[in-house]
Amino acid sequence: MVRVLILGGDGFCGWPTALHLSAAGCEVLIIDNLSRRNIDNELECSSLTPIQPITARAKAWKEISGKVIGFANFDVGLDYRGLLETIAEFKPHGIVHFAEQRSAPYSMKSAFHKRYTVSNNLNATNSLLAAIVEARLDVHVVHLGTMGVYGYGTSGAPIPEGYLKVRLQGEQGESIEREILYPTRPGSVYHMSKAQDQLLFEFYNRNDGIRVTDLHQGIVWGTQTRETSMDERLINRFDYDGDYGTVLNRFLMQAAIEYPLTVHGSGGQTRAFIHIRDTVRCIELALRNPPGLGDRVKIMNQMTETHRIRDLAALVSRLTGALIENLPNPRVEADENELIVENAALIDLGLQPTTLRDGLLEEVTDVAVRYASRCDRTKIPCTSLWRRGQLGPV
Ligand code: NAD
Ligand code: USQ
Repeated sequence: MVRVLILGGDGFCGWPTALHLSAAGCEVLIIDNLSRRNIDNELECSSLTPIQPITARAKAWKEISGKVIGFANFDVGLDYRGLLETIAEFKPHGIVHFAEQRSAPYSMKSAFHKRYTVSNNLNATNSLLAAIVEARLDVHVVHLGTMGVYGYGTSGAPIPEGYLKVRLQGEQGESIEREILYPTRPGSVYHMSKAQDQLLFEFYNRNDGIRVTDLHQGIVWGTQTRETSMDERLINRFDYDGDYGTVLNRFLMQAAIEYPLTVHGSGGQTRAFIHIRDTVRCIELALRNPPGLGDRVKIMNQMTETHRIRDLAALVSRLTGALIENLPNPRVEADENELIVENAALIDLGLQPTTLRDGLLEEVTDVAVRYASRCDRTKIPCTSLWRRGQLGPV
């Protein structure tokens, strides 16, 4: 049996991944310091769906499947001894690393939030890599990175999977070809922390031979996977608030409670998307196909579709009759951008994408409408400004 350690396994992507891998026969151990649940307390809001405490989740899974998911509560960045001992004892074949602060608006709220995001995310990644070196184990690290490290502007050429071919001119005028990490252009402190993670992976891979797959994931939408829908106690979280709610899930929930869809600016921003069901499959595919010993960091773009925000709003409006409101953009970002992305690596490994067409209506009715009464409308507006006193153009 393959042993997988899941850092951040109580979160939106982590919990369904833990269930999916357990169902697939892996021995799963979660480490999570429950910081995301504490941030809900700080922001005075909670998941639209009634998520259970982690031990109740694991107990329900054991009842339903007969399988055990272990859990340890500590900070993977700060409790280095705990992490090292867990890795040395559990001897995982793979470690899936989700344990970071993942909201761009939260990371831009104040100096406290900027500093927390950088120190939490970089400490988590560095401690993990240092512990693997110290434990002297050959472990494959699968990290959840973001499409946002590339920035969203393109030169017209598709964004490649992590590496860019460049041609340099040598001293004698000869042409030299190299592949470099695609230049980063993060749009928030959160995205910047992910850009810095890339350097940590590159360094530990080159210096210590650690095998790493970095999945540059787009915006995840949807809520349920096969396993989370088996029992209400296994339900996944659904964030809708102005800091953690991501755009498409927000629109679906807003439509369900007849709140005008909150389009930032003209809605000309184009972004990459993936359904949560595909996220868990991609992680399994990544674990099953590690880079070879001595290979460089393997980077795959984990996204299945790109969409313009105003087109998404129009689509949700057509399906549900929701009104659309163009709001001043609280972020500093291009009002209009094209986005062309290469994503052949995961498709070649066997990913069959769930498209918006397949899952959208089901999501509105099964989740957003069903739990609409749990929504606190005062938590919907995005109040985190990228610049003090800034209000972007409509
Ligand atoms: P989440 O906040 O729901 O889950 C992260 C989990 O990690 C939480 O349970 C949190 O308590 C835990 N955690 C955070 N810091 C920790 C620490 N220092 N020690 C132990 N546990 C810690 O986020 P998510 O949506 O599940 O995202 C998971 C990963 O995927 C993130 O790294 C994020 O950057 C990446 N990602 C998410 C999306 C998305 O749309 N949700 C898209 C692209 C990439
Ligand atoms: N937006 C709106 N209205 C809203 C919310 C957002 O128009 O109500 C716009 C934003 O201005 C932005 C776009 O929608 O242009 C996406 O915003 P988002 O909050 O859905 O996504 P983002 O901040 O990019 O972050 C999310 C996850 C993050 C992940 C990233 C992947 O929270 O963890 O890394 O998606 S990606 O966008 O591909 O970089």
